[in-house]
This record gives sequence, C-alpha cells and structure tokens, in this order.
Amino acid sequence: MERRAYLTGMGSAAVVGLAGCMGFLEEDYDVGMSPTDFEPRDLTVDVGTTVVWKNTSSRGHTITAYENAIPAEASFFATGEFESEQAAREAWNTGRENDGIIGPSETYEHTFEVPGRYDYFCIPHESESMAGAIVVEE
Ligand SMILES: [Cu+2]
Repeated sequence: MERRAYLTGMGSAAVVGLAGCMGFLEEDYDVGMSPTDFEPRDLTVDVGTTVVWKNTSSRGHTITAYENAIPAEASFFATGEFESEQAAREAWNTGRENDGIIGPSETYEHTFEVPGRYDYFCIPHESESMAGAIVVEE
C-alpha cells in the first residue's frame, strides 16, 4: 500500500514514464480510480492498445463512453457491454441487475482501434465530474 500512496502523490505523466522504464513499478492496469475520479484522467496510447481500467477505490464505478465524444468510426464502449450511452444510463437509472457497475478491484478493458479522442465518464459520479479521456495516436 505504501507504493500506491507514493505513486498517487506524483503527477500521472511522471508515473507512466517511471513505470515504463523501471520494471518493478509496473502495475497490472493503466487507469485506476479514486472514490470520485479516474487516475490518470487523461491517457495517451498508440492505436491497437488495450487499455485496462481497475477500480482501485472502495466505491462502485462505471466506465461509459460519451457517445458523441468518440471518433465517428469508433465503436461505443461501456462497462456492462451496453450498446449505447442511453442504454447504459437507463440501466443505471432503473436499477437493472446489470447496471454496468464494476466493484472494488474489478477490471474492465477495451481495445482502441481507431485514432482520436475518447471522452468517458462514470454514471453514478458524473455530477462529481468523474470523467476521463483516452487519446489514441497512430
Ligand atoms: Cu464513479
């Protein structure tokens, strides 16, 4: 736990850079989560990269793409495997069994095949500005 506290105390860019060249610091995920935020909020990857999110907090979260803020040719993505942002929101709002929530220590991954910027958010904590972006470069 001491290592995590040390890592989160640094800028996210520094963490990614350090983790890349210092093998012993590498984690099994790319984006972690605090109770109300993604860490880091912004991540840049190469096209074809599989990004792994891990819920490193004690609260449940969703990872839900903003349908109108991803590249036009890209496919929508969301925890719960919903086919649209509206379907994801409805599932959460109506308390369905599959509400898209991932619990503490659970992971979600998505492979980005189309370059561009992907904005996403957490449905239950949208009002607390829990959102992030993946920038996919050629
Ligand atoms: Cu959340």
